[in-house]
Amino acid sequence: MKVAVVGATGMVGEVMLKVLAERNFPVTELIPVASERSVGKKLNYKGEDYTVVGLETAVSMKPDIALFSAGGDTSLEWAPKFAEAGTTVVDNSSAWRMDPTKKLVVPEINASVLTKEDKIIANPNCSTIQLVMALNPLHKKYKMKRVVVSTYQSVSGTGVKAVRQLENEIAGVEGEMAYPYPIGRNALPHCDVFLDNGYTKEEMKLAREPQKIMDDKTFSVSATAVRIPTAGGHSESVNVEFENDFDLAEVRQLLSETPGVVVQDNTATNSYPMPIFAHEKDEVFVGRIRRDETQPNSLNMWIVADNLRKGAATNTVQIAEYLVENKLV
Ligand code: A2P
Ligand code: 11C
Repeated sequence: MKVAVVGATGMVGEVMLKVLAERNFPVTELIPVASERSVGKKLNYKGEDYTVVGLETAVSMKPDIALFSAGGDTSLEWAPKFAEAGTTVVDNSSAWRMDPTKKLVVPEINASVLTKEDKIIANPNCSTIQLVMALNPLHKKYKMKRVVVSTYQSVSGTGVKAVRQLENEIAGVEGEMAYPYPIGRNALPHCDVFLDNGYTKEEMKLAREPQKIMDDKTFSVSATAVRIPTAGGHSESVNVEFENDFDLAEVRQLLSETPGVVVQDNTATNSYPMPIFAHEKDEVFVGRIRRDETQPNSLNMWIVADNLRKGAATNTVQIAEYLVENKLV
């Protein structure tokens, strides 16, 4: 496969290169792509140097697959140009996710919706992916009515500028601000931009994307997204109300049998998911599984994943793997 990575010099792009190499993706030619600022730069992939090219050049090279993580505007403008040239685009931005003509895919849940005709495929938001990985098996068994989620999101989700802001604050040096306030020693109830309904765009991604991925509008998700001073790894406190009652041991069993999910739940040994454990892992970690004693058929749990891996790069590469394995590219 001739594979282009658009945004190869960025935080997610770098992890995409790492994940492609680790998983031995069948790359016959790698095309790292970034903005004009980076053209000519060298990037290492499996011990070899590759030269960064611009978007125009990359389209003309007609890659089989292009993995995009260069922001929504770049995707909106360039994904259709790649698609027209015959390339299948897997896009990590929010640009195409809710477009009814585009598929929104978490491979463990709905890869089977993909066909050869899908030339632009959307990768969900990081906080959505880890949420649906844990909810899907439980929904199938007990049928969800309503989910209330509060997120604790790391600065790496915002990008390199935010990582630097946190590092500068820790080092006590002045620098550019990615957020309207300090992030060290703070918690900002503000991820992505505010919308007219009072929610942030991140909160609305959490409300809408799970329904599309699970192809079911019979449940609803209400979200509060919070940025905390963690370098990497998103955490989520999740309350779920089901139609049907459940058995806690069976919930743990179901989750531990779900590919890509790891149950880390033993209060006797202080065992629970945390960003420091999830770092550089591809799995979604679930713990603090307990009954919500205030209402029937309701569950509380805590979900953590590496937002740059399963939340972004790994999920994108898994979609590409499915396309190759099923001869859809
Ligand atoms: P560059 O490094 O040349 O700016 P991050 O999310 O970590 O900031 O990374 C964004 C990625 O998207 C980088 O690889 C960046 O390239 C790339 N990028 C940003 N804007 C464009 C653009 N207009 N065209 C192509 N690549 C872009
Ligand atoms: C965050 N979820 O942590 C975001 C990052 O829609 O793909 C990814 C934004 C997106 O702020």
